[in-house]
Amino acid sequence: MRRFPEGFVWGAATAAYQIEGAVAEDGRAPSIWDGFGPIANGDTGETACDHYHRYREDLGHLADLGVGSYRFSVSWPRVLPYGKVERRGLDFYSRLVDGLLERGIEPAATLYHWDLPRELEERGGWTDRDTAHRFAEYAAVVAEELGDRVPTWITLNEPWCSAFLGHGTGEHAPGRRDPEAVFTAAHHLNLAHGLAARLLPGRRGVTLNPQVLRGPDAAAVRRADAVGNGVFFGPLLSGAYPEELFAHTAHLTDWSFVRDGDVETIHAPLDFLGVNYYTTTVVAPGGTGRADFPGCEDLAFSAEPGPVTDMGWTIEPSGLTELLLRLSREYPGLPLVITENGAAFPEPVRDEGRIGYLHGHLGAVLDAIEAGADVRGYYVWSLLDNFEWAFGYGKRFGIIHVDYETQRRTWKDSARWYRDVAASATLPDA
Ligand code: IFM
Repeated sequence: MRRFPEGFVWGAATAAYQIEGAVAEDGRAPSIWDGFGPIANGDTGETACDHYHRYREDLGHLADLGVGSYRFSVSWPRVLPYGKVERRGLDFYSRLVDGLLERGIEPAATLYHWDLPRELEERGGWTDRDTAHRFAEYAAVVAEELGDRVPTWITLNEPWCSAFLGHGTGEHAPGRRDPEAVFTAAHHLNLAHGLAARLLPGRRGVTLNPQVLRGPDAAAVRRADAVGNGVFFGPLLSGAYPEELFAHTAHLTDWSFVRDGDVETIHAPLDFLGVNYYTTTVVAPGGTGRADFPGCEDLAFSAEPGPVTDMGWTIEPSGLTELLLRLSREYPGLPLVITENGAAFPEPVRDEGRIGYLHGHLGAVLDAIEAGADVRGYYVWSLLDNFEWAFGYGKRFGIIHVDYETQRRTWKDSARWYRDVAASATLPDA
């Protein structure tokens, strides 16, 4: 048995578009994910887990799990459709927050988990600088409404996905395939964070999904790292974009969208860094690149060998220890929170695979803590099976099973296992 430190936060996480449904209710405007495709099986987020109507039941599950904190995201097009405050949307989150507090669960609110209002995309979306300013306005509205009750705020979730998958590979909405737009969008996402972070009360953070890159060729790893991680680590955590990033992407963009003062704005003080971790990537010289690593056209990317989850992602807990120790070394004094970690495994409800995954990764967190990393908490992804973006409902990340026909929630073995680990703050022997 291994013990977690006193005060370690145990949480569960979700995101608005993946669970809420009710896409056309109470004045919500369309987001870039409404109508976006192709999505596996023609799935849509129209109903999802119907959480918008069933949130009370879901609050009950959170209470029964005994988690100390719940990480949810606010839907921008629900609270600010067409730029106007929608009282009914704000009221939903207000009721959710009150419900959490009544059950002794601390709310942790994410402002942007990928559901950009479609009307902003029509004006250029994240490639338009103005979107960063619109985001700050939205952040101010939500902070005004919930700031008295929400102690923890996350501006953006995984801006890498928004920029690189949304504008590079096109797998995510808005589905663009334009390497220059990747970096324009990344910069405006960074700027949006910086403008909004200053307006938030309480603990402020941003959640990244850093790439854990491995391979025998240090120059190849360094190059992919400058592109995939440096574009966020640099301005957010160090106060400058890395020169290497400019060098590797000079054939794609002149970076003229970065204006004087932007990097200072982006480098806003952070109370913690949110870390989402799922797997590692192997990088080597001699390939033809990948659309999610523009600037690395002569590199090859592959998965590490080994057992995989239902996403095909290699199960590599040591990558999490490596990442936490790297962040601690490079950014000393910045508390870390695992804001997502978990795995997709197919039905049925018995799920030794997921328990094994969580066990391995919680052990990896303990390894990092014991080696000196300041890790304050862990949020399992995810509370419920949900809409897994381009994969639709076929990939099940929940510790609670959702029957999408009946919306019935059923605890998987991993939910009971996680409840017991959280209650005792100890990791049982494997
Ligand atoms: O479901 C997603 C989540 O929205 C963001 N992080 C990764 C998860 C699994 O792919």
